[in-house]
Amino acid sequence: YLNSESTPKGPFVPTQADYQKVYDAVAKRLADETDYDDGSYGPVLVRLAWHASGTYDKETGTGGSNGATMRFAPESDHGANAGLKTARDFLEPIKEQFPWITYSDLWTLAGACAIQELGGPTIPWRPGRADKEVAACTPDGRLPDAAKDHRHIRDIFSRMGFDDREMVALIGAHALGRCHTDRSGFDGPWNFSPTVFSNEFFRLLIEEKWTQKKWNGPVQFTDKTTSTLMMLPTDMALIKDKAFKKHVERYGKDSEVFFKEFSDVFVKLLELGVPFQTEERFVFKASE
Ligand code: HIF
Repeated sequence: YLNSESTPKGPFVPTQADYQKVYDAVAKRLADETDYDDGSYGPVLVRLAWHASGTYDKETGTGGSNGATMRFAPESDHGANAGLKTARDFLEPIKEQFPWITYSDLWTLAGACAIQELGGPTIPWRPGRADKEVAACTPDGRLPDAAKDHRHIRDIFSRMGFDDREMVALIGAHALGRCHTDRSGFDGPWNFSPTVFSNEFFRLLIEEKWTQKKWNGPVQFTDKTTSTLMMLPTDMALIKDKAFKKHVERYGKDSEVFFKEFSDVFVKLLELGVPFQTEERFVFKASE
């Protein structure tokens, strides 16, 4: 006969409510841990989600957020990933609290959470990524090199399957965070509110006058008005290239259009190469 004890229990299948709990835990940790950089780990979480996803190669179907292979050397030691241990360590207590979530789902969910919590657009998200072993690590050189030009941006991002408009929209995320001399060698934030998601990156790119910074570090640009902000060579490429500049102007003028188009393309970035079982995306409720 059957009683409750002999009824087989299936594996734990998390629901949207379970993922919202993970979101809430990341949001709470972001609100609690303010003794870092400009007061938030949010920007470095966005960078982790992007570097996990941006290794995708559409020709071979390799790389992308499915796998979380940045847990392992050699990928964790790739120059482009310098400093991201900070973000991975920040999420470790969340992984301990919710052991059922994969690292690859957690890293992308945390990126979506950070964008929302820093005042950005909603980033609809869906689960389904599985962690892979060290053998799935991608080769070095798949992420962009900030010292390069518009051709490099097109090479790297078209390998992931993005068009010009999508490339420009994505790079608006440089409203967040800063460069660190001990990570990339570059130095400084892109705008005065690096913990607020906005279209400031585009507005400043157009409205400020940018000159090459005089220092011993790598070539970067600084604003004429305050000499405290920065642009990378790849950021400057967005106003040198006419096809890119058209979108910089659109986004600099209209924050609503930027938010909408950014959300669509960031969702696409986080999903590159993932064999999802579900069509449905979750819209997480942001904290107050
Ligand atoms: Fe970044 N990016 N990124 N980036 N990035 C840095 C920091 C951040 C590029 C280079 C750099 C994207 C595209 C490109 C963020 C998010 C995104 C740094 C500084 C460099 C050098 C790292 C450091 O020193 O700490 C290049 C060359 C890109 C292609 C053009 C994405 C679109 C903008 C895909 C994206 O989302 C974020 C956030 C940071 C800030 C991290 C921090 O620690 O504050």
